[in-house]
Amino acid sequence: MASLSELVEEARLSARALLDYGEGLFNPTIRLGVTGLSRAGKTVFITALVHGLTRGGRFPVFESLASGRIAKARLAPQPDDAVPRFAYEEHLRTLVEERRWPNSTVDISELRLVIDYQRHNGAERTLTLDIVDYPGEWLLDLPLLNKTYEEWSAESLALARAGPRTELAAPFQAHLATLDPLAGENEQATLIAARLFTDYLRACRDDRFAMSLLPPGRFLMPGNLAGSPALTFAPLDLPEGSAPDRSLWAMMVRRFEAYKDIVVRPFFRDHFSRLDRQIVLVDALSAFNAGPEALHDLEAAMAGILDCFRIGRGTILSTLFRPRVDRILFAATKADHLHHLSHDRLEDVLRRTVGQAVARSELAGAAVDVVALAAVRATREALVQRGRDKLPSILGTPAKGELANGEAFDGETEVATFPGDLPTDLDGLFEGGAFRGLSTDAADKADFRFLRFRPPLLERNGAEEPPLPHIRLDRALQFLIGDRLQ
Ligand SMILES: Nc1nc2c(ncn2[C@@H]2O[C@H](COP(=O)(O)OP(=O)(O)OP(=O)(O)O)[C@@H](O)[C@H]2O)c(=O)[nH]1
Ligand SMILES: [Mg+2]
Repeated sequence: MASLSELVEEARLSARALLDYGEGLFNPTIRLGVTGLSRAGKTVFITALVHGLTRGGRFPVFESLASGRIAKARLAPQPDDAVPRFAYEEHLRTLVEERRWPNSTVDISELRLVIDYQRHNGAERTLTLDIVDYPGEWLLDLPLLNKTYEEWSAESLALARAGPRTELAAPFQAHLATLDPLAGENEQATLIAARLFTDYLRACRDDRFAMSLLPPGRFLMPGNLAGSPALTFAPLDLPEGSAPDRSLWAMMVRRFEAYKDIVVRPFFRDHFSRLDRQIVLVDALSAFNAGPEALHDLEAAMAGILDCFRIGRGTILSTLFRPRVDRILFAATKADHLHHLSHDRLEDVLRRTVGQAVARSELAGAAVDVVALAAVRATREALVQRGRDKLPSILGTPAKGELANGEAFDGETEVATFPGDLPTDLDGLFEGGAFRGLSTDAADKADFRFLRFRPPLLERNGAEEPPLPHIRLDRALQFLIGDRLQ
């Protein structure tokens, strides 16, 4: 049975959908969700996409642009008054002028792009593309909407007691052992528990472990809610039964529910549930760097998130009352860390990682595809002589401070690296011991080592702004919006 609050929520979603639908009749619009966990590459992707469309990038596979049917793509004032505009110009300048990647995103933002194009039959048309960017941490919270405090508590503690997480959670566990859920409310003990739990989540996110499943997301990125009760709770070891009045347990339940009401539901309602199309960016290579556990964790996190999508091709009636995502592209980002011979293999790994979600989306009638891409290609390829062999290698400028073979790079020198081949046998990939990563071995023993490269140095040709190099970004665009530009 749906609870009253769920019904109210449904009604609000429908009212919103009706508004969006009415606007869409006069002004064809796609709301594109660029989804992905923290550091997956969302902000870089949006910047590259907007740059490519407005400036006319080299996009041979994006048919409407390549064939000259797109007359112009321009930025327009974004439609939601309460949402900041995506800082496109700033991100672009950082990438191109400073050769730095943009900072991690701390708040939601939005950008509207208007595309003037000619249909195949010659008619002049306009398509509006609204793109939403947000911190990846927020995404991790969506699965909490379907969970009670007790369920979340049990899951979080089971996770904290498995694999490499055990050690990272030790200080939190020690404090947890001193807490009695049935005892009275205790603000001080709760503050300490929340702080230690946050420390543990932060440690899991470190490059060496690269864990993905780390809710509640706002613990890692509290913004203006830092220190508020809604962000001050932690899992408890709970007995059977229900929480006695005024107990520590009851206090945690209340705060967990407040977190959902204040933080998670508004994000879902105002942004996530309104999307028409999704590109889900996945940084599989960082997980490879860290080891099989990280890959496994990524798989679980993606499955949980994809459960929250509203997927399927709607009839006119059902789209009226329930917006649905009818196209989803899963994209493995940062493919420029691999030689192109491995790109198809990276797609295979991704297909395996999100396999269940793909099957379910297809069943619901959505079009689904998988691609390995680099929104901004930071490397070039070369064959490098090693003894008698010529190895397919990657040339790029590692970021300052990146380490390889005990050497720290200065951020200026270009080097050739051999990143390692992705395995062909995917069956054993997700099992412990399948390959070695940074979470269990020293850097020189790990099977894969993907360095962080600086954005590419672009050759300017007169006053004209140079296009950003990319890998398969045009294929992504063709799938995401190509059908609406016919
Ligand atoms: N080589 C390469 N690195 C990339 C690319 N895209 C992203 N990166 C790297 O990944 C990091 C994260 O990219 P962002 O676009 O900031 O990721 P995000 O998903 O917006 O992350 P949050 O804002 O923290 O949620 C960057 O700082 C780069 O180091 C790419 O196309 N090529
Ligand atoms: Mg970002």
